[in-house]
Amino acid sequence: MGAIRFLPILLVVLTMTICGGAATSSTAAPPPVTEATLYEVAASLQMYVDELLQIPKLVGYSMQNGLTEPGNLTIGMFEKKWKFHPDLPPTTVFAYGTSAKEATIPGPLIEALRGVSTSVTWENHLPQKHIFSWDPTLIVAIPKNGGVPTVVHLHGGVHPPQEDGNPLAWFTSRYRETGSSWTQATYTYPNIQPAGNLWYHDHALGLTRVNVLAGLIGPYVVYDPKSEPLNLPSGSEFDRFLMVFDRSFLMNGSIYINSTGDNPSIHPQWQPEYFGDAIIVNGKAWPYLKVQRRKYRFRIINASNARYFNFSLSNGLPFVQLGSDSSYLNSPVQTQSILVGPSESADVVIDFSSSKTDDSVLTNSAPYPYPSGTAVDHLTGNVMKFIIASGNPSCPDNSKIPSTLVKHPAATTKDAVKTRYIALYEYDSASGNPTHSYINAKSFLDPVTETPRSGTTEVWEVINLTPDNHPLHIHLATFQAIKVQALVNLTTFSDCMTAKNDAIACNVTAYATGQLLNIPSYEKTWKNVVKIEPSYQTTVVVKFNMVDTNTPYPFNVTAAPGYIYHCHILDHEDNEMMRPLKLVL
Ligand SMILES: *[C@@H]1O[C@H](CO)[C@@H](O)[C@H](O)[C@H]1NC(C)=O
Ligand SMILES: *[C@@H]1O[C@H](CO)[C@@H](O)[C@H](O)[C@H]1NC(C)=O
Ligand SMILES: *[C@@H]1O[C@H](CO)[C@@H](O)[C@H](O)[C@H]1NC(C)=O
Ligand SMILES: *[C@@H]1O[C@H](CO)[C@@H](O)[C@H](O)[C@H]1NC(C)=O
Ligand SMILES: *[C@@H]1O[C@H](CO)[C@@H](O)[C@H](O)[C@H]1NC(C)=O
Ligand SMILES: *[C@@H]1O[C@H](CO)[C@@H](O)[C@H](O)[C@H]1NC(C)=O
Ligand SMILES: *[C@@H]1O[C@H](CO)[C@@H](O)[C@H](O)[C@H]1NC(C)=O
Ligand SMILES: *[C@@H]1O[C@H](CO)[C@@H](O)[C@H](O)[C@H]1NC(C)=O
Ligand SMILES: [Cu+2]
Repeated sequence: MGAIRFLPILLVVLTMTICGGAATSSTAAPPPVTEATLYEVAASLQMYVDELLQIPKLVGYSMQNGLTEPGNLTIGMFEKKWKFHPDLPPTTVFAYGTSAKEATIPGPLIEALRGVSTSVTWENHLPQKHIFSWDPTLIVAIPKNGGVPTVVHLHGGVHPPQEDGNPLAWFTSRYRETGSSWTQATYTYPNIQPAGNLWYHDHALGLTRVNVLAGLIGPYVVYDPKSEPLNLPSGSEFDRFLMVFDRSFLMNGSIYINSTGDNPSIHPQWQPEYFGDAIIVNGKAWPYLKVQRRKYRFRIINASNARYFNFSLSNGLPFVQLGSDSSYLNSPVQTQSILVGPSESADVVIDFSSSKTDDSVLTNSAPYPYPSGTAVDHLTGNVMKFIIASGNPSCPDNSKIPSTLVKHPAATTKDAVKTRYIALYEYDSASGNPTHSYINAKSFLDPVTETPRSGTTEVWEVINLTPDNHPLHIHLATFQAIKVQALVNLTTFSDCMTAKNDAIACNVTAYATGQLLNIPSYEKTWKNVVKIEPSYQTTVVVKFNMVDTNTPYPFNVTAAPGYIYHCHILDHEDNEMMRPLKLVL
């Protein structure tokens, strides 16, 4: 999907005016939307004027007589107006919250305790009509009586299939219409997994990209005071979630998504990848945060539809990475830059006490599409600014980064009971534009083929025959890449795969013999997203059991509607880079 979406250098003289003077009449057609005008709107926003939003919290457990008890929450989805920047008119969004007034982008942080369940009743209060156009030619939820189909998935959560937010378990306002797999309004998350960072977001069939684009995302954390490292920077000032995504805006503040497909005669609206010109952190365009000269913990979640981020700090300060996705690393890793794909997260500490400057910009250098697309410029190359106080912190910094964090078992193929080949294909029209992508040449609705035994470990050889990197995400299970090796004589191999869709018949071991790629040490833990390089075979150890103890999941994993795995570029996931996953006993 190598289409270059906009001109990196704009020499266009823009003639937009906000009010249009006396010439404006109610019948005047709105000015045409072009890449240049969208870019200009983003470029007109001054960076670092809004302070970073403190995400509101909801406690997902209750305290009774000094004991922790399960918690019950009700969280709705509301249409409301949101200010992404003081100079941008209010934007109509969809947001999660306990009421329309309280709803925020991102939605509230749900704080859970390991071993104490959190029940959430997810309510849809959205209007009859979506704020974006969507594509009825995809495999998509289409309610007969209007409304916006939604369903919530807790990304990184270990929970029974009925609570997973299957794309076919969608529902509209007041559950008036529901998808074929819908069973219940309340999801109970058991929170039995080790401490880590999760997030919730919409997952409705064929609508995930537009529902998430509208704002349906929020963070979730599992704390485990019994076994997680303590003494790290803590408290809402020094330990923060940063949810980062990109959006394009029209002059009137509306979020822009191109609703002319790249193959309009096949899919009138669907485009292969959404990229926006403005970088949003916690619901504000390019915010700032005043920090003290001390350590801070940031749990960074990439909630973009398709944009990868390669973060670094402008004044050269390093990150000390503690975790990747929902898992801690066994030991902290110091790094100058961190590459995060869509839906990946990075848990880091930044120590501002050693800063030689009074500010530091969090920057991004990842080309888009990643890895071989357009270079970032000063808009998408900047994320947020830290303004560093002079002098010592007002309170002493007693936080410490321990030399070891957890003792999760290492990934090894020795544990594997089965090897599967997972091939990623992109299909193009005669004009060379992508029409859809499949995993193993199969539609999402084709019968399930991945049926691992609960409690086992498998090896998945993931073969990327497309030109793009894909963030592969698995529900319930965790996995990690242990080898990333280039495919030689790619055309011959690819032609064989296109004809046979059979890696063994196509003799993959003879082709997966090229250059080896380094796997960064900050990704060597049990992740829920693995980035899959184009033209490489990625060997992934997949664990269908509890991360820390290697024991089977303590609930019925075989129940309907099962789980799924998919590419987390939402535009790909909505156009069939997604397959069912059914565990068996
Ligand atoms: C914003 O502008 C677009 C394009 O001109 C128009 O389609 C849309 O209705 C406007 N939205 C609002 C809320 O005015
Ligand atoms: C929207 O997509 C169409 C089809 O790919 C393209 O021709 C048009 O330039 C795009 N518009 C913008 C503003 O990017
Ligand atoms: C929370 O919900 C559970 C199950 O839905 C119920 O058993 C429990 O009594 C509720 N607890 C509170 C404090 O309302
Ligand atoms: C990320 O950016 C840094 C420098 O800013 C560069 O050294 C590194 O190679 C980049 N990483 C990737 C994976 O592109
Ligand atoms: C952010 O997530 C999007 C979609 O899940 C992905 O395409 C993108 O590469 C990610 N960016 C970073 C920096 O991780
Ligand atoms: C790849 O191509 C080279 C050069 O044509 C050839 O020597 C080699 O046998 C080929 N390898 C495979 C696995 O087809
Ligand atoms: C597969 O490749 C291996 C190694 O190059 C070769 O020995 C073997 O004959 C090939 N098998 C087929 C069916 O092509
Ligand atoms: C688990 O779920 C399956 C499928 O719904 C059902 O047939 C089976 O009886 C359940 N097992 C237990 C132990 O509840
Ligand atoms: Cu993809």
